[in-house]
Amino acid sequence: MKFNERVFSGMQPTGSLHLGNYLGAMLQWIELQKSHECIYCVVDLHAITVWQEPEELKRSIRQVTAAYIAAGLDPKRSIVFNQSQVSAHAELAWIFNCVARLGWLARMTQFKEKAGKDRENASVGLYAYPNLMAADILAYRATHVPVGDDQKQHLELARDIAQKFNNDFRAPIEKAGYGDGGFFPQPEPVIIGPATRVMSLRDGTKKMSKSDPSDLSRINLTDDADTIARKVQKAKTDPEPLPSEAEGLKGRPEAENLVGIYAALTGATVQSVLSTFGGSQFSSFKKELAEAAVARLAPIADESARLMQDPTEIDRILADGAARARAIAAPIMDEVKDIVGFIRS
Ligand code: AQP
Repeated sequence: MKFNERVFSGMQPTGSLHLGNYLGAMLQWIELQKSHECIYCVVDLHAITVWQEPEELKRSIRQVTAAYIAAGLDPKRSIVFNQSQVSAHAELAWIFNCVARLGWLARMTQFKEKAGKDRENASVGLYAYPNLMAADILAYRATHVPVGDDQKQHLELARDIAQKFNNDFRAPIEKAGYGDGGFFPQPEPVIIGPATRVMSLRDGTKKMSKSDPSDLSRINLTDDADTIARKVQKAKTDPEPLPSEAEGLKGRPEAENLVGIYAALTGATVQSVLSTFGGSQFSSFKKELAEAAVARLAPIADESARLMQDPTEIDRILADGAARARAIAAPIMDEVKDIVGFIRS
């Protein structure tokens, strides 16, 4: 069977979104909604794999939704909702918990990074996170998943789960009329865009992340112009001037990151940025970088703040998106239950 192209992706409401989320994933999301049926989720079930203050979580769900819309997602065209409103995610995740193998999850580098040394104390949910992510995508039989580079390994696992489900249940799947392609598609990662891995402003070897304790490590999509300029000013650099060739960025992670961000924000290539700024000190480059970041991000922060003044409207958008998402997932889940051998009324 040929699968219709459908896009699914999500972000965690674990704080404000940042420049990495924006350049690494969201710009692709905005582009794809012009040509595809897109489902964009605020993945609150994923968020609680680490502790979230309940009131803060509610605020973050609305804040992330506001940022999606302020950045350019159109909730009429795309489906925008929070994950916990559609039970198919959790239901299918449980089935996938029984399809995926422990050994597969044990290889996931994100779990190792997030659990750190205190593995015994990490939640079971954090370990099983990639199974829920596979369920998010496959509950809609989505074919394309625009994400940043850090999600590549999880996407590979989602593909393995889809394939194992198709193999394990081959007979009932064929009986249900699904031939060669199997029941679930192999979802394709879409890891393209101006910057698929944006690094921390404080350490060019670590990815920019919501959970980094230092707010100076990231530019949030809620930061105002002064805050953005201050963070760029304080960004870690090395003492050398900028090189004129891309080759000269090797072994200089902070310089490479800042040049990459500037190129992504202005639509230029890294080489053309270096042709302009090669030989300059960071101080003059940072001024230009701050201007480019403010020009691009300050309007998003303003619009987010405006949307956040009407939480009822945000909740209405989420409810509408959830109803549309349920309508797609429900018949798929009915078929999954038949295939697995459950009785349903
Ligand atoms: N630094 C980054 N560069 C490029 N893309 C990134 N993404 C995240 N950080 C970067 C992409 O943004 C999407 C949503 O990510 P997420 O919120 O689901 O979780 P995450 O990847 O774990 O992001 P954070 O900021 O690091 O969150 P915390 O700290 O809460 O874990 C994904 O497509 C991701 O690839």
